[in-house]
Amino acid sequence: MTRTARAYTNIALIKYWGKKNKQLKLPYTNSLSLTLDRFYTDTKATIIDSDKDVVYLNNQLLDDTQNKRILNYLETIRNFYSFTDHFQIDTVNHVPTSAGFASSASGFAALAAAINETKQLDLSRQELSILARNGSGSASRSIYGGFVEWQAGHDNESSFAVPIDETPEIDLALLSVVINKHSKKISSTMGMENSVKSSPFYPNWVTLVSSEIKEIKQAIAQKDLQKIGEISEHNAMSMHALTLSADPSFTYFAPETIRIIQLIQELRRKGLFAYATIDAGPNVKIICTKESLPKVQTYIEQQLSDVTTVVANIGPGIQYI
Ligand code: 2P0
Repeated sequence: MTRTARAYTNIALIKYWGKKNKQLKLPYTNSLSLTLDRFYTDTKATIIDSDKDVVYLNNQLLDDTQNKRILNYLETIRNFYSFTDHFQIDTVNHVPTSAGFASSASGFAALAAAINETKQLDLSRQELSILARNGSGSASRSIYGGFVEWQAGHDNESSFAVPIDETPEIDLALLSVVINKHSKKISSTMGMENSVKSSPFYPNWVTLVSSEIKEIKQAIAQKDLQKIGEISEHNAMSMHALTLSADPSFTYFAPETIRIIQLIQELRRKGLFAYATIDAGPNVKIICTKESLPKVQTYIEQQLSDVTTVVANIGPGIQYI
């Protein structure tokens, strides 16, 4: 009986922003994330007697334009492991768009694990991370639970994620604040490419990440929550400075994004634990303690009418169910 693979999404505290090799998705820098428990993708791969793959997402058959990225990825996997089988992929996404998280991290991690299971490739978690990275960079980190570091490496074999602490006993939780109305977003693939090409600050980003990775790992080891919050927020703001300083300049921020950043600063002045991190979109994820979270949530909901908030805790790595 072939098992279904389950992968959880992750939030980067030190962001991946820029590829030195687009085809292999090799990043310029290491990145560091926290795997979350609320949002995940379940994927099952079945070998079929056909020369074409078919993909069902949430029980709907995808057409060739919708599943192009998945089909290309399956072709990459066939080339890697020298087999010719085609698959029916059944994938169910428990990462609602309304939760403000991208599904590519959990999606490609679950797909890599599903093929590993069905083809009995017997991949180590390191090999699985490499395979997931070829689907989407951030997917390399969703192989593991808790705090995870993706080591940039220099070729396909050396670029993979490693666990830092899979079951950290640490009082952290995440509040996702989703801005309900916003304009179309620039893909992260395009956004990072423009930043690398034209932001005069890109070389500084590379230097900054290498020192912030060291500092945050030390803070994680010491369970220094404030340091973790401060470094994460600073890293996210620095990533967004790369978009503003690109030529032409662009931003993922909506007016409400700035408003939420200001509210977080107010909350800190009131003595509450709250730090912002923001990905390639307008939504803000607030790093809280379990104690501060309900108060932060109430305050944000009182101050802003058109937002939805979702809570997530620390989650596990790949599972087979
Ligand atoms: C991250 N992001 O570290 C960063 C921070 C968004 C902002 O990884 O081109 O979907 O598939 O490798 O992994 C989103 O980018 O990009 C992302 P590809 P991916 O989480």
